[in-house]
Amino acid sequence: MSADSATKTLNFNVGVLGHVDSGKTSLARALSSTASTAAFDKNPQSRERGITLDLGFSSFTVDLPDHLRDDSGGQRQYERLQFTLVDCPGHASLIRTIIGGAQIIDLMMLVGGCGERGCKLRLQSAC
Ligand SMILES: Nc1nc2c(ncn2[C@@H]2O[C@H](COP(=O)(O)OP(=O)(O)OP(=O)(O)O)[C@@H](O)[C@H]2O)c(=O)[nH]1
Ligand SMILES: [Mg+2]
Repeated sequence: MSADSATKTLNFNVGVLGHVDSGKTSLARALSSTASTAAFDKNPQSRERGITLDLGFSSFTVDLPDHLRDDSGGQRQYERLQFTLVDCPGHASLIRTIIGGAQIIDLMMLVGGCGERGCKLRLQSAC
C-alpha cells in the first residue's frame, strides 16, 4: 500500500475475544486478507499447545460506507475502511495479555461457539 493510499484509509482495531477454543483465530483467519508473521497461531509454542498464546494481528479492508464519508472538503477524506483484527488468547491464564491488548483496541467482537454443548457452557462461564 502506498503512503498516499494509506493516509486515505480509516482504521479500527477490533479485538477478537471469547472463550477458549470458541474459534476466534479461525474466524480471524477466514476474514483477513493480510496478516502479521505471528498471526493465526503460527509460532511453534502455540502450535505445540494448540492455543493462542499472544496477540495476533491481521486485517481486511472494505469500501468506506457512505455515512463515514466527509463531503465537506476537509482534510480527512477517507476512501477505504480497514479493520485490524487483534486476535486475543482465550485461556484464562493469559488474561494479562488481553488486558495489554485493550490499550489499542477500539471495538470488540465477542466470539461464541454454539456446537453441541458449546452454548450452554459458554453462557454459564459468561455469567
Ligand atoms: N466445528 C467447528 N470447529 C471449529 C470452528 N471454528 C474453529 N473450529 C475448531 O476449533 C478449534 C479451536 O479453534 P481456534 O480458532 O484455534 O479457537 P480459538 O478461540 O482461537 O482458541 P484459543 O485462542 O486457544 O482460545 C480448532 O480445532 C478449529 O479447527 C467452527 O466453526 N466449527
Ligand atoms: Mg486463538
